[in-house]
Amino acid sequence: MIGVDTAGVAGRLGAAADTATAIPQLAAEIGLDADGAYAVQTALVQRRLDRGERLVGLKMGLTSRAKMAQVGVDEVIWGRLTDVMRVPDGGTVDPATFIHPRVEPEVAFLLDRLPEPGEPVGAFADAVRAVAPAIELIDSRYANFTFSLPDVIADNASAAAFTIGAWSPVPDGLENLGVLLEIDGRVVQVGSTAAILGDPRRTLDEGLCLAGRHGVRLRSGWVFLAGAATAAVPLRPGAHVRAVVEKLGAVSLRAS
Ligand code: OOG
Ligand code: MG
Repeated sequence: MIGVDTAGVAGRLGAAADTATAIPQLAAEIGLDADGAYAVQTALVQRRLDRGERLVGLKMGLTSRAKMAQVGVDEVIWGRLTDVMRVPDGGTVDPATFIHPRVEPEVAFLLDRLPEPGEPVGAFADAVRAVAPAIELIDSRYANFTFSLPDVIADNASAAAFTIGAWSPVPDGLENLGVLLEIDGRVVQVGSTAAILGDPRRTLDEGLCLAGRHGVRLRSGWVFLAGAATAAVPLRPGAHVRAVVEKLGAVSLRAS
């Protein structure tokens, strides 16, 4: 992969997000592979940090079959979350600030004591202080929400916004909880946390390992999104979105 203009590609993706304007896929044309794409992602997120945003966590992507099938990419990916992406529970987003926003139900972890790089997570309850239901708002910067693996990695795994519900202590089991996504009071997606790598707890080892390969260390106090259990649903103006995870409760957001 010689001669990829990492900063230039990050600039194009950043401008697409800032102006809510889709761009064509680019990885195939410029010969961008997954490692090169994570370098673009780093530069893309650095643009946000340069304008004062703070890193607050990590998101996993494509950890369920439903998600892989929806976008036609079958590898687990990760991206970075910043403070500006966070919308309070019950808060409002303006869909016009996104290109083609979609929402999906997730499980969030509040990170606590993490192992040294290269070490596996010991007890999940040491590594994670609390868990919560969450809604992720994804917005691919590519036309028609269509991309290859390196395209979506470079685009920070479609990260755009997220909402976290109330934190609860880590329950005994997380591997078989019912998940619902409702729009305007109607159930539009039904799933189970079993869809998330068989058990969402596994995504933490995966995240530590995959991000660690690119020199990214997870921090105590960070939010960690385990990935959606169901396919994502388009967010229309005026919609009220609610996600419910059994045992963990509900979280909501509204589109203006
Ligand atoms: C990529 C991001 C996937 C998830 O939870 O699986 C993701 C996309 O679908 O655009 O956030
Ligand atoms: Mg997601």
